[in-house]
Amino acid sequence: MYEQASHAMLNEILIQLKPEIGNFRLRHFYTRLGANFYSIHSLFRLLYGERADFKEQMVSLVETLALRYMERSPSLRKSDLARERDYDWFMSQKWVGMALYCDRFAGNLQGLKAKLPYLQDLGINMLHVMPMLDCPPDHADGGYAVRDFCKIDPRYGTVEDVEELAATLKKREMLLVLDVVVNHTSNEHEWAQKARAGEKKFQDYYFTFDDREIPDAFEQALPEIFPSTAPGNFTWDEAMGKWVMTVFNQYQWDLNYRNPAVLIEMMDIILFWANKGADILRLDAVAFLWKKIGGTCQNEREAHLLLQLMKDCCQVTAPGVLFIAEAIVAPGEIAKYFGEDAINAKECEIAYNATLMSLLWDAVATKNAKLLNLGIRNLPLKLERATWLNYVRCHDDIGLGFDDSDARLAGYDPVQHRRFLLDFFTGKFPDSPARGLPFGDNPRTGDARISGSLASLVGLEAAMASGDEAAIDAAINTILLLHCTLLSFGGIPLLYYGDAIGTLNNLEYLADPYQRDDNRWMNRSYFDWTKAEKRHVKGSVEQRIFSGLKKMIALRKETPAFADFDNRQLFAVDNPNLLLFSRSNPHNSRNIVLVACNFNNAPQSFSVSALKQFGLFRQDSMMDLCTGLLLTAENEMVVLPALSCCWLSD
Ligand code: OTU
Repeated sequence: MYEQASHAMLNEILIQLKPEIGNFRLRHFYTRLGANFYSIHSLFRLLYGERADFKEQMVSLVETLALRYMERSPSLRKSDLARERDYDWFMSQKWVGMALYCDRFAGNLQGLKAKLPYLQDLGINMLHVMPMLDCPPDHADGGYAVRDFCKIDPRYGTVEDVEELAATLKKREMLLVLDVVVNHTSNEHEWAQKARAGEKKFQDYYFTFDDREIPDAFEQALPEIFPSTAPGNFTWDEAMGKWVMTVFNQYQWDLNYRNPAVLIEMMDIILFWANKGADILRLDAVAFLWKKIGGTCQNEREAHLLLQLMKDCCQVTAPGVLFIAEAIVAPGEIAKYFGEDAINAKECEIAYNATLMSLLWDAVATKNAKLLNLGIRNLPLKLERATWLNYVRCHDDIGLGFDDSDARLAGYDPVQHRRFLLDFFTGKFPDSPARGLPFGDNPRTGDARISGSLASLVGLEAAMASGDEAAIDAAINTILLLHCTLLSFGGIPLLYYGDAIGTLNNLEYLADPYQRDDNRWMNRSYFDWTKAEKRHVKGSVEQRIFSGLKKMIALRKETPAFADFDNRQLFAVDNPNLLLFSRSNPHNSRNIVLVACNFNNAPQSFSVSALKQFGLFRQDSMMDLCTGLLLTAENEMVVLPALSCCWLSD
């Protein structure tokens, strides 16, 4: 948009830029700056317009964007242009992701390169390498307490190794996803060190207070994220003689985005990694970016403005790079991270679908799809050029983040139901085969989340211990069922590294003094390559899971109806154990796939009569794409096997 005031300011800024910037060929930079500047200016003014140094800060931001553009390699610039042409590229069904730790999966970055064939064998072409930046070894929060945003932990490799990995992935048509921990730094970060040494400039990078007055005011409404290990949201720093805001762990200092210098620094870091070849950046804990006394300091309007600003800035320098919002918040809040009131994604193009994740776990425990259906029906509409990241397990705990009113509609008391789920997944509920542990137990609020590996949570650990073949089958079928749903739901499926071979809980973390109090580590095992070899042994647990997933992944990629273009229709079914939805090919609406999932441990049937008007079961039978077998209706009824999912097509 052309608007006089912002354009006049842009002209002024361009004159003030460092002389060396003017000497470069910046054609595309300037067209993109022109296109985004009205928005950048408006947002920057909303956030920082009151400040006396507003214009200087604007110049500094634009300079940062220009300097990073100058540094951007010819091949990345070429890829930006290609993605500008094919701007929906990430909505395609051909992407399938996996999250892994480079050290736990392959020793280090060089090792990871050598293991790419394993990932490609499974069909993975989007790789989220968990954070591997320099962190204090004793206080790292699994890589999320960063000491140096531009330095790789030497145990894993170097920044050059990351660039090399990115180039190798590109050749293999794979995407690289990297984290940028935007909300906080380690207390050993250079900025924090300087703040501790008394430098006012850097104390203003954080929330620092001489006494408890403001911290106490904040605490009245602030929840605790890690209540058992890091109670409270402020930590006394002896060296600095001040309280500092630490919403997560005590060694993770929250950054103060009321200070524009922080935004500009972080933008510089985002673009640093964009220039190293990351295709997608996962922005950690974005819901927490703006703090306000009296609120929960989550999902504040300014957090959204900041993300819009970051996106607009990224579009100037590296428009081919996408953002993932890691906002594990209430269902109604998550979709806002795509950018509200905008036709195209104006914040993050991709968001973790934490709602679907928690609903799937509900279905596993209850063995029905009541809440799952309600939750999916109420999943907020996403923007057109935006997509979900669908996952069932990740490196974190499972929060039971479904909507309370949906739970009531399903006939549950939300508090009691969450208690049931917690008991179920921690194996306390009678006959529960799940082997998880409670995480973040908060006796004051009664809240708790769940840790554990996928396989152990669905009962594989217990079944293998007792040698119960039927229970082993059920656990494997549950793993396949969950992934079958993820792979066809709409969005990018994100697998977790041990899950394709049925990795169980790992208790080694208990021996590590720095991990022992954080049971999320039981789901962050060293990948067992001997176990992975068993995927070639016919009939083994590993082979059954791996080959099942591999087949579904290949099929997903061949099925255009699985691309994410708001082409999902949920069907009300007469059987509460089932989830039924159709996906239609955006280019050929007659080409429909019916996804039918049975979460119950007994076969279940549904009537096809209501589906016929949608062009389904017209000939009384449809073919399951996964098995090639026909599923035929008898007396208008179709039977789905226990714990199964099928993709039905004409
Ligand atoms: C994220 O987590 C990371 O995934 C965690 O591994 C980190 O510990 C944390 O940030 C701090 O960097 O911020 O918006 O239930 O889901 O902490 C969600 C807790 C987050 C996690 C939550 C999450």
